[in-house]
Amino acid sequence: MQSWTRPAVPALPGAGIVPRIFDAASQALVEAHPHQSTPTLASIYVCGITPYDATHLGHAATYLAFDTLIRVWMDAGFEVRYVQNTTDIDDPLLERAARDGVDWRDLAASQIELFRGDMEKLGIIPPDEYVAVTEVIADVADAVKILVQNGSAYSVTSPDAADDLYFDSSFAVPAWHLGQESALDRPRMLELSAERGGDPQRPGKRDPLDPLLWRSERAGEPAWDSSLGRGRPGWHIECSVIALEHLPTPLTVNGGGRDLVFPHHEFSAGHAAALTGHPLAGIYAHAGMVAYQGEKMSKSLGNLVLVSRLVAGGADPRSIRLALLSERYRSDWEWTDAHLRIADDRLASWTAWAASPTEDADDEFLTELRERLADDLDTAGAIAAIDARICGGTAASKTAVSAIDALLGIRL
Ligand code: 5CA
Ligand code: ZN
Repeated sequence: MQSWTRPAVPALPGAGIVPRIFDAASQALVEAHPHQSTPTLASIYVCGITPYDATHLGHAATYLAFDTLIRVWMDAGFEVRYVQNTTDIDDPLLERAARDGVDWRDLAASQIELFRGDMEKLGIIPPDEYVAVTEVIADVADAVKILVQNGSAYSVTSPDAADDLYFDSSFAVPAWHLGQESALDRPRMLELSAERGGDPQRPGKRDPLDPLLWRSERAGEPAWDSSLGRGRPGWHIECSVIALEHLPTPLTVNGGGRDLVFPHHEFSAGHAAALTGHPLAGIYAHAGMVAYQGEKMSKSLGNLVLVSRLVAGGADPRSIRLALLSERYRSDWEWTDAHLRIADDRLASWTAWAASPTEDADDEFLTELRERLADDLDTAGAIAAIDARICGGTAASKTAVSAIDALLGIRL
């Protein structure tokens, strides 16, 4: 599928720093360097949108966090390969389309288009491969078939359709066991499974936590022909298959928002390990949840601040970007209107400062910015360092202006 236009990213003098980021599986800050099998290639898969009600500031904050990581990697001299999916077939999308009386395909296409435009306006580096789930249905079916053959998948009967297929959570390989990535206890896993697309109540499963791999065709629902007969994929397997198809494993980073820790990333990793015998990723990284009006910003709650609406209301996309970057990516935080006002003021002050830059080498500034970002993508710290320089009366250099463009994606 078509991605979006890539922003220009200036090259900076000297060598950048390999970042340390927080890994959910080890619950520690770890150096985000590529696996030894591909020492110069940093690979990243980030879970994309389910295309209805795109793009809210929570989505934008998550993609911006990984955009920052990619910029830091590029500065550190790595080649980066980036893949993202879009979940253009899933129950919530079908439910929204039915509610609004529109065709689910039209809803998905319009929201993907909106998302691309929003990402482009925000200057977010596009994935090298942007893959819709509907493009890989046959591949997912083939992968599920392998899981059936190796004993990690099993059938569950249904009164109104052919059998569905589920993943056996007790399937342990050296590369994966249940809980490895999320480190959660079972009661919490059961709660989250029910909240986030699982079906712990369904009879006939070996374990209530076992996730759906393949849903056989139901009357009135979209279905595709495949090696498993007619049906459609479960959620987690789509990301395993797309990542394995386009990236070397273990990925350097598997990323998304924190709401994906369980069950999504846990089982994407489990499916991939059951398919290949290898871990899916070296690092599982998650952005915090952006809230609005006291609750997590979410399509289901409807408390959304949309990027497109802010831009239509006259907001400078650079201010939106700067507002999101002013918070630490890993924290949960709440968007307020003040975020945009503060970012507007900051952008005006930075722009005035950058108007007639000097030719100074400015190594000290570059090192400070690099050190901040290499420290678990501390964009708030980087912004504070720039503010402090301006407040202290230090003139802008061309290097500083380029560094702010290359590393923070703000062109002054
Ligand atoms: N299509 C699946 C992933 S395969 C999905 O979660 N789609 S989504 O549209 O619900 O979310 C897209 C991305 O935005 C995910 O990485 C999700 O974790 C992140 N996200 C969703 N809501 C928020 C929020 N309020 N704050 C931060 N990130 C969020
Ligand atoms: Zn995903």
